[in-house]
Amino acid sequence: MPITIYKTDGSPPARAALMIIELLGLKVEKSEVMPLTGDHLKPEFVQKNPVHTIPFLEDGDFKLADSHAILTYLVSKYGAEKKAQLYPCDLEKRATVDQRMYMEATLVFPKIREIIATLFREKKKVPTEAQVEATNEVYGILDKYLEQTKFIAADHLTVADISLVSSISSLEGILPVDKFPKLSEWLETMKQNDWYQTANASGAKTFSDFVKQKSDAL
Ligand SMILES: N[C@@H](CCC(=O)N[C@@H](CS)C(=O)NCC(=O)O)C(=O)O
Repeated sequence: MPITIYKTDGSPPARAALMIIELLGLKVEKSEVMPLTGDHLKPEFVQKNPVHTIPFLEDGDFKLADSHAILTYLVSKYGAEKKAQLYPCDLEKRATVDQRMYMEATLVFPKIREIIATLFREKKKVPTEAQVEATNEVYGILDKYLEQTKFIAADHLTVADISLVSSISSLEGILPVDKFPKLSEWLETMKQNDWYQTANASGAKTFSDFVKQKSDAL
């Protein structure tokens, strides 16, 4: 049964799904859904995915929304020998990975959504002073985690790194991370990977260039 991922390359969470697909070497069909042009609200997409967000996965008859759920599902089902590190079974290790991903979902990605809302709905330049402060606070938290472990949730790569790098690499072009030494080092390490270059690099740049151009034009 084919696997289909609904995505667009500018979307940070969609790129998290694309990175894990690339890292695991999965063969998938890619279907373009552009929220900016309203594709996500078309009845056929909402019928499949009532929450109407991308990424959205179909694996045969099974349907799944949310990048974090997609990452852990794909690694658990198709991770083979990579599974043990990417999403450890040990209870405490797994809980730490989950916590970092919930943080991405509830604290980090919402900063991106807020910047986009300010730009498109309020038509104001971004990032606002408050957004700079809030984003730097997030960078500071991640920097502290990276003082404790080499990667975001462990001393090795996990799905939490894939999730967080999708949003941090998108924010980086809008607000640099260079004041945060551990975070900068981690981001550089992430950029060395083929799966990052293939599935994330150009989409992250497209996203931040687009935000900067729109903001400069106001
Ligand atoms: N927590 C979700 C967020 C997904 C999300 O908000 N994606 C945006 C594109 S970057 C989207 O589909 N927006 C359309 C909508 O919210 O209706 C995830 O990690 O997948």
